[in-house]
Amino acid sequence: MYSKIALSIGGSDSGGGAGIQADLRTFMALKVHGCSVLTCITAQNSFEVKHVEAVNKNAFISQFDALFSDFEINALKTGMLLNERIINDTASKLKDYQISKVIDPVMVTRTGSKLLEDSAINAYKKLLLPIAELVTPNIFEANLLSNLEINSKVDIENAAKEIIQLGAKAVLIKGGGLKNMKGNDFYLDTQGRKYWFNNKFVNTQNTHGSGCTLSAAICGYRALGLDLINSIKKAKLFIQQSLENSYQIGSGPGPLGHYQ
Ligand code: PXL
Repeated sequence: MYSKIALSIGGSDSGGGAGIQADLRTFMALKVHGCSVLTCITAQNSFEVKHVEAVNKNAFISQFDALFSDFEINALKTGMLLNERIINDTASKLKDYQISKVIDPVMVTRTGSKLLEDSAINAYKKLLLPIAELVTPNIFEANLLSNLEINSKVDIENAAKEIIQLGAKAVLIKGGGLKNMKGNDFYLDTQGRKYWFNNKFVNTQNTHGSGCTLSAAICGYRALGLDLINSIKKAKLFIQQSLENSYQIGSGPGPLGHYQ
């Protein structure tokens, strides 16, 4: 039990639904030990982000140094990276670290709050996609990374090809942002393998942190030693069950129930 370690690099959600909090809950549910490198602090509740503040450079870098000098981490994921400086520092800390890296290119919440400065999108393309084992954009993020408009299944497949061209080994585009694509995600990798992962759509308002939870679950299963495709399959099932157990705590969308 707890013989594997996963690392989440991301922001704190004071509401406890998304970000680092969702990732650590996911790792725990998978019986993987979770470590974290905090990028920023968000002050938010279930319906708005009131304040965002980056962790300063020294404190940010020191977290990597502390972890890497002691623990053998089995897999990692990135979440909210906020700005170009944090993306640059993350990339330089990770580029020679040969473990599974899931890049969740967090840019905007489902409720429309921006979680990434505009100037940082190019830094994602240049520095993080080339070191990704998997990148997991939603429709909106896939549009910004590929520069393609996405309104259909075919558009999703074309955007995936563009994102592979940017250097990611594999991409999983989450269809949830399109009306008839909910629960359906498209996978493509550099070997040309393509799959549609079609899961049951769980009809709930309480979806806060579902993107974070999916990428954390994939990372957790990779830490446990499953291959990438099976990690995605199991993570999709984990999300489905966590959405079925989701609950409301404020007036907006509530968090997922990770404990199963
Ligand atoms: O779901 C993306 C996300 C990532 N990280 C933090 C967040 C959110 C969404 O609210 O708050 C800290």
